[in-house]
Amino acid sequence: MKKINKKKTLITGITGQDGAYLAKFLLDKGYEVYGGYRRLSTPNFWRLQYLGIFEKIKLIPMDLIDINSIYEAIKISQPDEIYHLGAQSFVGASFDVPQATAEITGLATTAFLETIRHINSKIKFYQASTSELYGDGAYSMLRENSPFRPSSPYAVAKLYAYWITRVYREAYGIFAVNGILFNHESPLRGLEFVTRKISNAVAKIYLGLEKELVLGNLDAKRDWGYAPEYVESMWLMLQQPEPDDFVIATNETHSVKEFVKEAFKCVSLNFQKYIKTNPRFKRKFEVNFLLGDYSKAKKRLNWEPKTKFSDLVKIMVNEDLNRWKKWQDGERFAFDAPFYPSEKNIINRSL
Ligand code: NAP
Ligand code: F7E
Repeated sequence: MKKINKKKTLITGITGQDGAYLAKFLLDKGYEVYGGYRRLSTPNFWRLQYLGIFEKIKLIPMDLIDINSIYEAIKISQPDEIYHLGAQSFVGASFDVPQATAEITGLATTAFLETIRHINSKIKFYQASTSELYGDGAYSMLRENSPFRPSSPYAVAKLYAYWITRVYREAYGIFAVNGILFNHESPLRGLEFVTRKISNAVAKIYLGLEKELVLGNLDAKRDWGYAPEYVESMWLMLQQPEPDDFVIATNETHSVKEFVKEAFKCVSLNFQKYIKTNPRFKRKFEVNFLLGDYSKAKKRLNWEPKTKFSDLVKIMVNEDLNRWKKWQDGERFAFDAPFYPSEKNIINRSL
């Protein structure tokens, strides 16, 4: 009988939110999954454990500022598809470490494209582009051809990565695409991002473990979707006959305040009793409004978001509530929040 070769993929940023969901998605599709990860003083595989896939992935040490490790990871994995999700992805932190952000989030993309060009130009490449490219000032629906006006060192680094991806597509015919994803959230979201900061705090307040929730700009609006649905769009982009760039969004926008209200509603508490603001959580240069139009993705990829805003909030609050309850009952499992007690002692250099 003829042996059917499994498709192989290399995912960078496999320990992050999207990397973990995408790894699960591709394993379920029958892919052999390799993941690039960096050594940290405290290992960070909780998301892969949480999804029950840690044992099924082959991990390759790789740092995005080390071009040799990128080359090596591609040589070892011999992938059909690379999903480049690794990045210094926190906008706030990019004001604190702008140069590192440029190298990790921007320049590393070139290392992948150059290696693909030299080793095997048939490898398909996904670049994790972002709605932050549009920046502040656009109060309308944003599409693939809307102008970019990056408003943070993170967005500037991503702008470089976006264009170098397009240049390699045009110049060398590499199948390289940009997924311009608007914010997408889940119970695997990092704790410093506003949605998870809120869901985690609401769960703790409800259980008497915390007294208040301190945020920055409550009026900022985002187009928030559900991360497990968004990783499917990444795969769909690489299955098209021709490489192209796509906006992935929900066509809805909501303020941080609406997210807060909805989250407290999940536990029947009045948000006004617990919410505080502090300028230390406000950005120097804010992106006040983001709203995406996913019609091209709907038409060409047959992709559509399914989870509505209020359901997304419920999923996140309920999951954090379940985790804290289990934790209080003495159950031990892979979970980040107990090891990130508070942001109080972090000096925010960007203010
Ligand atoms: P995330 O949870 O912050 O994950 C980022 C990943 O990058 C982690 O695995 C992290 O590893 C890895 N990484 C960071 N610096 C690295 C380095 N120097 N070398 C190797 N790996 C490194 O981000 P996410 O939310 O999953 O987002 C995935 C990608 O999509 C990112 O590129 C992000 O910028 C982009 N994006 C995200 C959104 C969104 O709303 N989530 C929207 C648009 C675009 P550690 O675990 O070791 O830190
Ligand atoms: O901020 C406001 C904050 O940090 C959302 C990344 O995945 O999505 C993400 O970037 C909004 C901003 O995400 C707090 O000022 C208020 O207006 O959750 P965030 P982000 O900056 O939108 C894009 C698409 C990416 O590509 C990025 O990688 O919420 N906000 N108060 C706050 N934000 C935080 N973090 N903490 C607060 O206390």
